[in-house]
Amino acid sequence: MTTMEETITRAIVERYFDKLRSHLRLDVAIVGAGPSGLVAARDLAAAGKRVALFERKLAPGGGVWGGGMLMNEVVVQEPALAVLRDLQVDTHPFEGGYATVDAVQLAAGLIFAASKAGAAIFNAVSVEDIVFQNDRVAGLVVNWAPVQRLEMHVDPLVVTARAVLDGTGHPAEVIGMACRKAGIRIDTPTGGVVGERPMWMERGEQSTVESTKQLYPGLYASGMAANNASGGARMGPIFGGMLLSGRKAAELIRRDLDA
Ligand code: 48F
Repeated sequence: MTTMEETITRAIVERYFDKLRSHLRLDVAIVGAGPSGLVAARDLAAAGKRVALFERKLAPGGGVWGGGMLMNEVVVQEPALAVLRDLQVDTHPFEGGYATVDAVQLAAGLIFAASKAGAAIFNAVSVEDIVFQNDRVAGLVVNWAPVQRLEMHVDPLVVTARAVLDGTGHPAEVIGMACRKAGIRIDTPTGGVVGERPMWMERGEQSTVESTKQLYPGLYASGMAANNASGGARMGPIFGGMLLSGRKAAELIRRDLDA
C-alpha cells in the first residue's frame, strides 16, 4: 500500500521535474523576479511565449516588498497605472499625478499575474553564467542558490533561450557576465556597463525606460539593470519606470521573436 508520505513526496518530485523539463528550451529566459522582470514575464507569457523566470531569492518580488526605507508603500506615476489596472492591483490617488500602492499587494499581484499568465518561476535558483554561441547570447547556466551561497563545488545545469532578459536590478549581473566572459561590446555609451549615477528621480525614471533595449543579439535589459548598464540616474522608491520598462522589454522581445 502507498503511504501518504510516499504520495506527497512523489507529487512534488514529479510535478517539479515536469515543470523543469518543459522549460529547458525557452523562447525567453528572464533573470530576476523584480518588478520589471515580472511584468515582462507576464506580458510575454500572455502573448503565448514559453517563458521562465529565474530568481535567486526564496521570495520573488525583488525590491518591491520594502517600499521606501521599509515603509511598505510604493509610488507609481500616472503613465504606469495602466499596467496595474491590467493586473487588478489597487491604486490610491495621491497628488501631482502620483498614486500609492501597497507594496505587499504589488509584489503579490506581479507574481500572481506572471504565474497565472503561464510563466514558470524558478525561485532559489541562481544564474551563474550565460550560454554564448554563434555570436549571440543563447541561454543561461543555472544552479541552486544555496549551492552558490555555500560555495559548494557543484556543476550547474543549462537552459537554452531565443532571448535572455537581464532583470537583475542594480548589479546588472547577466550583462556584466556577458561583457566580462564573452568579451563583447554592448549597445551602451561605453560598450560596457557604465554604472549608476546619483539620485535624480525624474531622469532615472525616464532613462530606465529609454535604456530598455536589446544590448547584444539575444541579450535584453530591463529595470535597474538597463538603467545602470547605460549610466542612468538612481530614482529610489518610485516604480512606474520599472513597470513600463518590463512592458517595453516584453514588446521588443515579442516583436523580435515574431519577425
Ligand atoms: O532589483 P529588482 O527589484 O529589479 P528591477 O525590476 O526593479 C528595481 C526596483 O526594485 C528598485 C527601484 C530602483 O530604486 O525601483 O530597486 O530592476 O530585482 C532584481 C532581482 O534579481 C535577482 C535578485 O535577487 C532580485 O530579486 N537576481 C539578481 N541577480 C540574480 C538574480 C542572479 N544572478 N540569478 C538570479 N536572480
